[in-house]
Amino acid sequence: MSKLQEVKAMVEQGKTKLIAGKVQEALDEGNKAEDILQSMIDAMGVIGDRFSAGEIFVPEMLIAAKAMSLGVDVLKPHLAGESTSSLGTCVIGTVEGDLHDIGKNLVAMMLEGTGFNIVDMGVDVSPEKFLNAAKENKDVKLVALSGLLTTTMPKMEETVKLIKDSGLPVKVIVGGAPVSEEYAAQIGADGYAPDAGSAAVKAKELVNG
Ligand code: B1M
Repeated sequence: MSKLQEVKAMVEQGKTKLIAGKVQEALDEGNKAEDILQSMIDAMGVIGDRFSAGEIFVPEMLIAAKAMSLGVDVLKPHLAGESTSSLGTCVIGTVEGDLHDIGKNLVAMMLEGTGFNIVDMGVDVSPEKFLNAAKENKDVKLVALSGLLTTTMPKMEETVKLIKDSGLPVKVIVGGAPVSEEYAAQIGADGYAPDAGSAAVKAKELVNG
């Protein structure tokens, strides 16, 4: 088994005590941080499929997510570049009713590396909380909404509407597995990105006009 396969298997099995060491071994062996990350994302895909098939339940999903987060911590310095330019502040969070945060955390990491000052609101963030954070923090240029559940997509729409109706001069970017470019346009978001790397590129584009 290659190191990347071992990393993937450890996330699937929720090996929270061993994953950091295995990710470090994969790095030391010369694997690219992006490839190691992809192996962990693939593992979460497997976990999702097993959950859908009724083979595993919420506790197993949770432990796999914990393992992935610990693995990402090791990768962090290798993934996000150190930017010296400042693009302003980005308020980021997962929409109300949704507790998934791995994708959101990856996006926050990439945005920070690209030059944004990050205000991370966490998960289950109401539209009002997003708006208040956009108003109360200094130099907010971007609000970034993550959503993984189809059931909470209407909350994403509500949040975009509230921010746009407020007239604040901020751009809104959205993403997450059930979100598409078409949906983003339909709910009035300024931008959409399918993954964390492209979110950083799109975000920079949006705030630079
Ligand atoms: Co949940 N879950 N989960 N879950 N979970 C999914 C999302 C699901 C697809 C699994 C499945 O059924 N196959 C399904 C959603 C179905 C749907 O709505 N279409 C699901 C469900 C049903 C649920 C519960 C309802 C289960 C239950 O209780 N019966 C429940 C809901 C709880 C809630 O939120 N209220 C639930 C709970 C959980 C856990 C808490 C146990 C755990 C999350 C722990 C955590 O995040 N800390 C969990 C997990 C781990 C998953 C899966 C297995 C993995 C998610 C993940 O982290 N992926 C997931 C299945 C799957 O994704 N295949 C599943 C890795 C991550 C890197 O990808 O977050 O997609 P992702 O982020 C990507 C892109 O989407 C994008 O960039 C990232 C990659 O670079 N992206 C953005 C994300 N945000 C972005 C924002 C942007 C731009 C891009 O701009 C701002």
